[in-house]
Amino acid sequence: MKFYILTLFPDMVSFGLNTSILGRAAARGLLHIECVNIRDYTKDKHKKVDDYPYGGGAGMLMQAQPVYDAWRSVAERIGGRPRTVYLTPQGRTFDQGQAKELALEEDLVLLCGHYEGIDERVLEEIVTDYVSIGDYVLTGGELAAMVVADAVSRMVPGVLTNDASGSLESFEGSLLEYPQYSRPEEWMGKKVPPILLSGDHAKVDAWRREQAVIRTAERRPDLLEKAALSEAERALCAEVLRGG
Ligand code: 6GU
Repeated sequence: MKFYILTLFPDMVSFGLNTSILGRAAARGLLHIECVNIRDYTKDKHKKVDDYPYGGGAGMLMQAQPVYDAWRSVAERIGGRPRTVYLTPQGRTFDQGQAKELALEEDLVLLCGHYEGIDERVLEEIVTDYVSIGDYVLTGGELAAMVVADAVSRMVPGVLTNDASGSLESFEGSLLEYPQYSRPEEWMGKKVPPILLSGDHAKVDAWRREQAVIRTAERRPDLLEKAALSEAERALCAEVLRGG
């Protein structure tokens, strides 16, 4: 899968996304993560990419021309109009379902805004999806683009070398993950739950499932609506929510 990140701060994004798991996936040829510097496409002799908003108001806006030409350079190379996500607090809130859906694309453009935003006319021309990463405001779209690129990348087949881990983790089946323990067996007087040392895989699985249900009820009861739970698990949730 190929990502094209249109940004005024390519170094910020490149360093972040070419490290660890995503860096290894790129080296293995599973991902291509390319930053396109919007400033390289300005036709202004001082390399300016922003200007005052018509009608007045605070701050500066990114101008249409450099954004459009940066996007076109990508579109021409891939020979079509790519899915183009604009990261903005005015977008739909990103979630695991959208991460999976975007991972089906061969090419994905992520457009990062700065200043007070981007001239509406170029957004109308190129953007297919408006995406926010939550209800708070960032100084620019770069961190949001990195969040989206990371979450989408790990859904690309082969990126996670432990094949099962992509689907077993948090939010699959709308439950949080169960608690986990490694060596030593006792740390600061706290013992690993004995069932995990029993070697009985069926019992371990049942315990983990129960822990996931309890944890979700305690920490994210809003997720329980969507979770597929047995009658006994529903009863367990009710008990946790009563403070049991
Ligand atoms: Cl996508 N961009 C900015 N600038 N702020 C945000 C955001 C995006 N999502 C949440 N806050």
